Amino acid sequence: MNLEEIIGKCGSLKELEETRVKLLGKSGEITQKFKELKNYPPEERKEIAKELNQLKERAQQLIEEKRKVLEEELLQKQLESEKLDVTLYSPRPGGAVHPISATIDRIVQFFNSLNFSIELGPVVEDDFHNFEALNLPKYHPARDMQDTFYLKDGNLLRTHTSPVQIHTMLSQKPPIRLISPGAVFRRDYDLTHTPMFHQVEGLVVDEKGKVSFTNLKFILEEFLRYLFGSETKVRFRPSFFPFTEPSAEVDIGCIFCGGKGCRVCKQTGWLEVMGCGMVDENVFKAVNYENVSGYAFGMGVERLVMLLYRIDDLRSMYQGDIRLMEQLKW
Ligand code: 2U9
Repeated sequence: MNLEEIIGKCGSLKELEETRVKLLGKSGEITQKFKELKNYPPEERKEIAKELNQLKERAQQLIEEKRKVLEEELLQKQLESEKLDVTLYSPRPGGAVHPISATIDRIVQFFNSLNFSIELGPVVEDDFHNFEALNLPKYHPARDMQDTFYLKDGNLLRTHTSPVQIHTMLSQKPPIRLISPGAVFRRDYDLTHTPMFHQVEGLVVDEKGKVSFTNLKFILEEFLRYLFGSETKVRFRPSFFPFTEPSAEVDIGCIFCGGKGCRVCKQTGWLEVMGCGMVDENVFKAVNYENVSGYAFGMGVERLVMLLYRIDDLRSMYQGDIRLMEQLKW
């Protein structure tokens, strides 16, 4: 049998490898012939060595060609056996909008109807847009490595959607009236926190005196009654955020016990749902806005989803278990 026949009749990659070893391996037939060179008279060796080298190269080439053919055949067989008929009937009901998307959609719908535009931005941000411009100076605890995902190049994954508002103010003049929904990232993982979650923030800026805390209170009360029902009680509690002054946290009357006190509201009768305030002067300074006033608010979407859908463990939202998702379909 010649080389072509020997290699050509290999029916599998395993067989081909065995043949390769038999020909070119340490004690293979061709290798052996090289070792026998010394038995020939010196004047003949050069010619024989040349022929042997040609034989060796030919064998290597044929083996490589055959390997490609066999690999291609194997791939085709695999593709054939793994073929899925995506048109096949499935007894499962169709898909549904994820509770987080559905909730963002509802929030967007409300503010959109009040003439707020929807602004989006990148998830990778720099220190200025995520912290500095928001009155979170160097060495502020919120910048801690423990809370923020820093990238090797010094950029970071945004920890809130506020940098979107900074981009907008730097590229547009007041009046501004926007909401910024989107994914944000913090190094946190437990029952009520995931490293990626969603926020919707809002910002309204106009000439000084045109925008007041009263406007803010009105719009958030209306919003929370839209989201949780028209009878929902709303209260504003003084608080602190670096980017707003004065600031408040916003509570609704507990939707589980009606305000009597239960495990979820920790016997207080109230549930914290968002934060808000008048935009701090330092934020306006950072974007070169003068003679303006504005209000801002922010909410964590997952927190609202947990209350609206009564979910205890937030992590289940990201595990994609179709049985759970079916239960949560609205
Ligand atoms: C600019 C100026 C001010 C956005 C605000 C909050 C209050 C707030 C939290 C809610 C739950 C974050 O997801 S959470 O943990 N947010 O309480 N956010 S005021 O203030 C801004 C934003 C942008 C330029």
